[in-house]
Amino acid sequence: MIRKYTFGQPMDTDAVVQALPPETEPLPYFTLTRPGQGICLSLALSPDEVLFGLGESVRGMNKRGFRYRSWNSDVFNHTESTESLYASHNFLVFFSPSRLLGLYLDDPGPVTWDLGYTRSDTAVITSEFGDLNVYLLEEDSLAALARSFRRLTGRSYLPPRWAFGYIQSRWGYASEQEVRTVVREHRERHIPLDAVCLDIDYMVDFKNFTWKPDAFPDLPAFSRDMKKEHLRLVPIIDAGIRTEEGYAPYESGRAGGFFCRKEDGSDFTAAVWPGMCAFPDFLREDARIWFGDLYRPLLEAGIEGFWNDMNEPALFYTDENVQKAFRRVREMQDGFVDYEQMWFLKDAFSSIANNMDDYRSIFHRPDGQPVRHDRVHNLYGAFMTRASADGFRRFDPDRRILLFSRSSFIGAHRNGGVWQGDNFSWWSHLKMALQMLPNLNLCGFLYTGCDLGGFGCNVTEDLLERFLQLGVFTPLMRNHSALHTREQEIYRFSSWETMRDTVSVRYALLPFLYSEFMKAALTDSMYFRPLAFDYPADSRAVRTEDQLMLGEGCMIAPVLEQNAAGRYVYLPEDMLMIRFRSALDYDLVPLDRGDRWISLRLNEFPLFVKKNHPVLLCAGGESSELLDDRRFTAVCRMDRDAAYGLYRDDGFDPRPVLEDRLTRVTLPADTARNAGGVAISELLL
Ligand code: MIG
Repeated sequence: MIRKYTFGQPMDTDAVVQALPPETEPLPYFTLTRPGQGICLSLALSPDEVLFGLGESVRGMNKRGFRYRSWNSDVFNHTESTESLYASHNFLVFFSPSRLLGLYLDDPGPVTWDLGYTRSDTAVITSEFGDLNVYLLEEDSLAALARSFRRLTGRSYLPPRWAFGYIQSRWGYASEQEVRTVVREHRERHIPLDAVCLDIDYMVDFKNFTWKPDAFPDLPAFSRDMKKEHLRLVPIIDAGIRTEEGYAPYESGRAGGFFCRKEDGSDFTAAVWPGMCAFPDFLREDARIWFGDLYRPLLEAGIEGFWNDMNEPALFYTDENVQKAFRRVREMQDGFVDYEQMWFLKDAFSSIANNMDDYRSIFHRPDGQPVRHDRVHNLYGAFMTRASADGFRRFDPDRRILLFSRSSFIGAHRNGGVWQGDNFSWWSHLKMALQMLPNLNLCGFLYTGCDLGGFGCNVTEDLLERFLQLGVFTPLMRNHSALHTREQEIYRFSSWETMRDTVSVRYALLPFLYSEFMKAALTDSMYFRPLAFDYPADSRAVRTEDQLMLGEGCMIAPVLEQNAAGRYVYLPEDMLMIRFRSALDYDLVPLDRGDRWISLRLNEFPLFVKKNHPVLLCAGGESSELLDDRRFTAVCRMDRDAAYGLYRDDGFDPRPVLEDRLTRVTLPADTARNAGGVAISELLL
């Protein structure tokens, strides 16, 4: 059951697809107060209550015990103390033996989630502007609650199948030659690869929708060549449009009046990578259509995937703010006396980027009427995603295009995926990535993953290896790193062969993982779940923070610590462990429920599978297009007939019908003949 409560005058955020009439009764369960113009909801938490949700945010799967703030931010260098990341996903589930409740705030402005932070026994949720719709969801299980929320907000985005291949990326690739070298280094070593990302250096002066004529003399031919090698190019697009006379996107945007304004009606400008930029008013439909059509030359050049960046939006500085900082410094210079002023001096410059005064000076005009940006800040990235996705659909309605964004809001999960932003080459960020996955899924973002190896800082070989072992299972499997960091392509490392073998497991599992993903998307379920969803009555499982359920019957438990030779895994029921070393080299170990120490050398990683759930492995290959998805080895621990419905399609159909695409596989109970009840069966489907 879903109930809707309206406060103030909410705007249409495009988050919800189900039109519900607002309730006339007051909101139950919560204590409602109105601080200033805001709305504040409080709820007492029982000691055994756990909280899931908030999508992209730091800390555990269970969000209890910290304060989060929905305010999309460019936070390179985030840690467990960071209250706001790149996205705002205002959905939270309260779960205890006596309560199961979903709370969704459809609010485009800042929202604070004090979840047992100020008082450990109380959740206090504050909408700062108080114009919002609140939805209460009540169902009889966590899985049903997740499904009901997805019905409310719409089906998750479907990427093309090739987007499940391994993607290599690095900030700094600057020419066709360089990209060809990266490709060659992979292919020569038989490291599977499906795509290479082009970061901002492919553009002329970082101008969107341009490419450097010397470095990329014939992009259509380059893209064609890559496709012959079963590879695709995935260029980046930033939010800002450089304000340069004669630059077509700027000229057409200005002529159409499509940019965000200041209060006086002039275009708002701020510097980002291209220098001074104007910012498309994605909240306006005409601006979205204009922007979505700008992708056309790239699509016509054969590009089939994009990543959208800097769309919080990130602002390096505005002229006004820089001048203010200089004024402050000049004023201080004469009277500079003590250390206290040193802090003011530092602050004068460190507060220049992503400054609140700047955000407050931006205006949108969704329906002709000006709306101040800070009231709707969290929509910006989502509406950029919407503009792009709609543009792709206009260009080719019959083909899925890859799209993942840095910033997002619930609703954007229908139009694209997200990557988890600028993580670091830290073991703690490996764990954070794992913990973020199920909450992103709960909020509808199924196509997601982190920068494998870590974006900032220098990776070590073992950390990259362990990141890849998580990445084998994440829908977006991308190795990405920042300019000036240690080179992070697999082939740079002496142990590249073990890393290649790890990636080969992804390719052996790709048809199966794709099937699990598509089934999750098409049935409004989750691909990754906290263990609580499958074992709600098992208090150990409910509190497990370093393992995830995957698809219908699997569980992952990656090694998250340096120098570990294994780890403890909690098995809520009897399972089969597949301990992988490569696509062809793995152990099948039946394990009974309880805590188990699993020995895992650096080149080994496990997948756990419930009984009677077959896992299908193909022979692998170097691109998703080269896999034989008819011949499989099914492995299964079984004590009765085991069945699986394998989803297969052409990888591009944007409107697939689940039932038409399923091939039913049955392993009769007597397939397993050995003592542990483990079956290995060759299938031709
Ligand atoms: O200010 O395009 O998160 O993935 O490599 C940095 C350069 C801008 C931030 C993205 C990152 C990308 C980088 N971008």
